[in-house]
Amino acid sequence: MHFPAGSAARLADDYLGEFACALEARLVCHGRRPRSNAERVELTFAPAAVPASELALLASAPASELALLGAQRARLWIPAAELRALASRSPTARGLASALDAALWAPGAPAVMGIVNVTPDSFSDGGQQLDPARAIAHGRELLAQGADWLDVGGESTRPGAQAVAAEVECERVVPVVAALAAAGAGVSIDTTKARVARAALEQGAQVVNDVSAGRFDPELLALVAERGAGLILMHMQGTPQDMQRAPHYADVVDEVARHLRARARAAWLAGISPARIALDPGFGFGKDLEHNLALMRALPELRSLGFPLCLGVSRKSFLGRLSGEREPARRGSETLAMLVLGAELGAELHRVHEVAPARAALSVVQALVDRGAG
Ligand code: PMM
Repeated sequence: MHFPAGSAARLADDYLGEFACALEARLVCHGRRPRSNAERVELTFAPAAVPASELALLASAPASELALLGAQRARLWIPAAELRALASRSPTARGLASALDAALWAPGAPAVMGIVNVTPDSFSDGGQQLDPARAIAHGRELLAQGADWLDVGGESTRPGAQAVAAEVECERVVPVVAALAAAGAGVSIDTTKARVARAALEQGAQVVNDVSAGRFDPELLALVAERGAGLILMHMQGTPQDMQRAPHYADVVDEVARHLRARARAAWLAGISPARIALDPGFGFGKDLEHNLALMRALPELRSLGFPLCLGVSRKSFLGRLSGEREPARRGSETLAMLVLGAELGAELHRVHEVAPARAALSVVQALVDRGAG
């Protein structure tokens, strides 16, 4: 992707989610968010925009590499950790490091979020990982399969599930978040409670995935803003206790879009950078089969709200309604079908139980997109 010269300010607005930055209107660069501190960031920029001494400093960092691609274009590969380490010595490195930290999602590069449910009652894997050691081992396994994120949750949101006290939720998730973050995973905490989110962020989580979009706990958005974390805002009609009783909409797509826009605005007013927000239509959360299908078809419209979309369809019951498969753990094919369609329709963050097949399916989609782009 190329950014037109002189459009630095617009660029920051238009490509909020991308790791793109404009430093003091002199350096415009773009790249992909690395998956870990050790991975190299790839930056493309105009070499004349960076003072020669700083360019030499960046290029001399361990494992970094500079390629001059002509008078107008240079490419630098540098480990994210080295970029941060140089921040005190180079204004360019400082600006790049903060732009990198501000952009949690990278549109155009589908990300896979592996589910680690530390609950006795989640609909498809409840009880399997209630023991922290098993949850940690499961998270490590998903990481090895190529997960970009691990979404750790300690309260089931299945229809009719009973709410869990914050202390219980903390007891379940904190050791798991701590161990997985220490293992280098990007961790997201699936909670509606500020207290649980705070405890998880303190243990190294970077993202809060709130299925209530900040409605259940008035302190949650301010916490995310204060901690500079990422945020997934999901649509739900009602609460997990009553959401599937008789979901009703005059126009499901319009209502979900309005709701998500309003919640993104509330998050922004609370001080959260738009670059750190992703939206989620909330499949199965107060929706019947037709509502879910309408939302699936409307993903491009929802994507046009300007935020990356998170897609949580993995093993959900509406897929079973379509295929006739009653057992959630056997809905792998249905999940992949929706995931591929979702990727094609604009979803970028895929929340799944099985990471390896999701990665494989997305690599096929991505190859078609990349090669089509020439
Ligand atoms: N679904 C569940 C839980 N958390 N979070 C987001 N953002 N989107 C979802 O669709 C979603 C979620 C319920 O599914 P699970 O019990 O398999 O975790």
